Amino acid sequence: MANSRFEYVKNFERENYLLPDTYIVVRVDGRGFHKFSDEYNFEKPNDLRALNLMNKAAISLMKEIPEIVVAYGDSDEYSFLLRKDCELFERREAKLITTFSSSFSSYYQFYWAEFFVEPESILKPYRLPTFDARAVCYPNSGKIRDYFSWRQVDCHINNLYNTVFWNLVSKGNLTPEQAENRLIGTLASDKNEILFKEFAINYNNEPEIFKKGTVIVRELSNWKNDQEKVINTELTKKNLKNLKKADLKLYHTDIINDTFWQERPYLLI
Ligand code: DGT
Ligand code: MG
Ligand code: MG
Ligand code: MG
Ligand code: MG
Repeated sequence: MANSRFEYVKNFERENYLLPDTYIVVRVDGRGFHKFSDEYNFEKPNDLRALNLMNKAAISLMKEIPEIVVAYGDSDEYSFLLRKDCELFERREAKLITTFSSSFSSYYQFYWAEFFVEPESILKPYRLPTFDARAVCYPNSGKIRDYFSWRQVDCHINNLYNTVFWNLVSKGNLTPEQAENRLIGTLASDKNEILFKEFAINYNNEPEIFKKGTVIVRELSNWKNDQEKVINTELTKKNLKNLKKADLKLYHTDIINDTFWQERPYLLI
């Protein structure tokens, strides 16, 4: 339909090109998962099937989009990091966020029945899993470190709260309202103490996936050898190609301290 008299309407379209030379984080988050998790009887406070399904969807997306270098997820959300020099979709925001949210939602639905059994395995058309997405640009690696720290601290705070809350309700025979009131104004140390004294739970021994969430990272195996050389120059084209092909590794580990990032400096160049 080239050059038809209607084609001028194309000029009404607008494109938001994300700021060049900045890191891009795309975060997807489940829509209305408060209700969704109720509908399909997620275990409280953490449903391992749901977390593993989130991880499977994230890995699938990272296989589809090799520009993603590292991802972090917990609860119903996942954050994906694109490097500063990433030119995926010419950095067009709409293209990026709609692709991430629709692909992630598709993978989540596609693998749903691998993780849930009947009757939950049958999704209801009025309660389908869908994910929104946003893209945020960050100017330097310090901000990216703070971003991922923010998400992991959030995971920890929510998980500690939810763990105490659901123990008070399910084993402590409090109503949700009573449990909520009991926890008003409590510090982390108070919550740890309630868990230990009233339910004989040592929070430190809770599964790492619940406490720390999940990191999926492209792991350059040969990186350590010529780390200095590459760090001091730029990430060469060849290295970049290797990075895109690198194996995906999954961890439930601390990403707030330096170690994780120091071992993989290529993530933040
Ligand atoms: P949104 O994101 O604004 O559309 O609304 P929600 O309802 O998705 O709110 P959000 O994303 O802030 O919180 C996530 C909800 O998902 C939260 O109500 C708890 C629920 N959820 C996530 N993972 C689990 C789980 O493993 N077990 C249970 N029982 N609930 C979960
Ligand atoms: Mg929300
Ligand atoms: Mg949500
Ligand atoms: Mg959420
Ligand atoms: Mg088309």
